[in-house]
Amino acid sequence: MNEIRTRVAIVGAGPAGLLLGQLLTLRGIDNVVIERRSRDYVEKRVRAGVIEHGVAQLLESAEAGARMLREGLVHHGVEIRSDGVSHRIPLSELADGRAITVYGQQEVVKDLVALRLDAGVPLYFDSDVTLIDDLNTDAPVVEFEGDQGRVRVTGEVVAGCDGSFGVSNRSIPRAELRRYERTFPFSWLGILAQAPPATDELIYARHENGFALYSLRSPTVSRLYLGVAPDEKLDDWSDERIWDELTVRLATEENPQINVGPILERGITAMRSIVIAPMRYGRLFLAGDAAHIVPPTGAKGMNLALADVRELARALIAKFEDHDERLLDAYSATCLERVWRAEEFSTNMTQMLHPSYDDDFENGIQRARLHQAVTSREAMTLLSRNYVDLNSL
Ligand code: RFL
Ligand code: PHB
Repeated sequence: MNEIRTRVAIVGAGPAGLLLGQLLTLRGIDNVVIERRSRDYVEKRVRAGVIEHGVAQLLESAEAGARMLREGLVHHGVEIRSDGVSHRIPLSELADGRAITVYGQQEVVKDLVALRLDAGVPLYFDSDVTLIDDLNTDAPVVEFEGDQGRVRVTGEVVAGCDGSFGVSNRSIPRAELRRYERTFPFSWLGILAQAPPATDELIYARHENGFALYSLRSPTVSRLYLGVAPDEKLDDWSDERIWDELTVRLATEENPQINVGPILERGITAMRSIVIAPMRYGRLFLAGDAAHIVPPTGAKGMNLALADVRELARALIAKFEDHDERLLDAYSATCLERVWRAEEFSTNMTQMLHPSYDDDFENGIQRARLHQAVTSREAMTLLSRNYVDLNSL
């Protein structure tokens, strides 16, 4: 078996693993990133699109923000539509001038991969981590199967950044963690379409047929979502049915149409919440989706993942530069406070915007909550601060 030694073995080249690698590399701390999928696959995987104010600053300070600053779309407001009536929430006005940047997750990934490969720092694609062990020693190990056969990486710390279906969280003995979980009775059907967005700002819509979201990626590419039943099959949704339903749910009297175009990508995602606590076991530290999942309605998943590794990098720098492990010892508790805040916000947004198909009492409460969210300055201010910068609060 091939052997590699490093300080930090990072499992997963999603936004969390790649940014952690970059933050450590900038401080000269030796690390390797190991990714199961190919470079092409991770660079094309279409997911999140909204970057919080403080997280955009984090990417800049990690020297990974140049293209985001050039190509990202800065939004100062968001629209909420309820049964055909439109309300604008002036995010920046209510959140001290801060704004969100709309920039695809796969672009963040592409930027971080390019930085790493240009600098010649180790990044193994097509390399499936199958074992994480010796976590209660000073020399934890990670084993993977790749082009070069079986490889054993011995580090001082392992960062589990391999998402919710990865191997890291499963390497922790069940008795040592608690898993909090909630499944929502909806899924999201998402599409990426070659169609100029018929909106300047994101639109979250609650319609009696269900939820809809109008987002975008560029002046020529739209990203849209429909709330659907959890057992819905993609095959039952023709292009025509998708566009018809989006049009119905998003229409207002002044804007009865959206722009349609060829669908470039489509998928269905179940909506669920998961929190794993603590986010540490011995020398293994979990970050991002490996430790928690939020329903996408609050646009928090990638932001949480990047904010976790900001914390983890800070703690590892204190360990390796100053031999001070206090931040590492506090890592899980520090992150979990923020994670639960994001769970609360995402749950609230989800419940407010997805009508129940069978409980009209719930629907009455949702309408009241939504009315308050778009008419009360206090409620709009809270929503704006959480939407724009929850991870810095
Ligand atoms: P990722 O991105 O899942 O990366 C984990 C990586 O680990 C690899 N891996 C392994 N590698 C080696 N060996 C193994 N055994 C491995 N097992 C797994 C995987 O291949 C993968 O490359 O996790 P990370 O870095 O924690 O990032 C989290 C984000 O990806 C996620 O939270 C967001 O995409 C969630 N999300 C959104 N977040 C936002 O902040 N704003 C949004 O607007 C937003 N919209 C969304 C979303 C997620 C969605 N889906 C599809 C789940 C919209 C959707 C539809
Ligand atoms: C996206 O653009 O993909 C997006 C935007 C807002 C969300 C979720 C996804 O809440």
